[in-house]
Amino acid sequence: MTKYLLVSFKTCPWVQRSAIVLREKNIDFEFRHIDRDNRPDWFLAISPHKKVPVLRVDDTISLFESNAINEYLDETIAPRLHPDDPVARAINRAWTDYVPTFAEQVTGVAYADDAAAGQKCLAQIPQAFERIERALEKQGAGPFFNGAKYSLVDAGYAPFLQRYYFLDRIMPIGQIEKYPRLKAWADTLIKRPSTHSFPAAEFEALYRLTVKQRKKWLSQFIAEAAVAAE
Ligand SMILES: N[C@@H](CCC(=O)N[C@@H](CS)C(=O)NCC(=O)O)C(=O)O
Repeated sequence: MTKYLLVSFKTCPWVQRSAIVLREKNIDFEFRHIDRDNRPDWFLAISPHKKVPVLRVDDTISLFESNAINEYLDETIAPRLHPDDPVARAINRAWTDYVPTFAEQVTGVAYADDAAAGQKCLAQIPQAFERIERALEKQGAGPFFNGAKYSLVDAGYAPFLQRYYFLDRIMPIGQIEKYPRLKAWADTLIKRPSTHSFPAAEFEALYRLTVKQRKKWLSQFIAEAAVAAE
């Protein structure tokens, strides 16, 4: 039986998208969380960009970049999450390629240095949401990106939609309600067990703590008391 080790920082959304695919495929894997500020030598030796995720296969192969890892998992382990139709597959890959831009536009406020930069980030959210709303309109019925069948696109967006809600609860943003298909999609993904690497409330508390400790503009909106209680 193939052995899988997924190397992670606990709150990394890119790791989460690969963990989701492993869970969707019902694969047993070791989930090993390392410290971002103290990355062990064994990890530095197997991660060319020194980033997580790394998927170690059978103690011999080290794969990196969440999208490449997910494509590999989809090629090697059933059930196939990519659509069979090549056009549909190309469209899926195109929307997965949009994830880094989406992530930056939707969660960039968490890294803003001051109010002006924060407002600029928040102002970018409607463009990202509008693009996905239009894509979902073209895709059809839902509840998933391709309709009835879960795909790599769902796995790609779920961590960032989850973080939008975390941010919206730190500082009311109030955007997703304006995009009904996107909201329905996000809510479906958030309810799906595979989205979650940790119990939901525990993970949101950890996310808030990470944002607080980052000492950026958004940190001030997380009360000390709330962090202490979490
Ligand atoms: N494009 C990469 C992004 C991975 C990434 O940015 N990982 C972050 C943690 S969430 C990281 O390891 N950062 C450490 C660093 O930049 O040194 C992927 O999809 O795997």
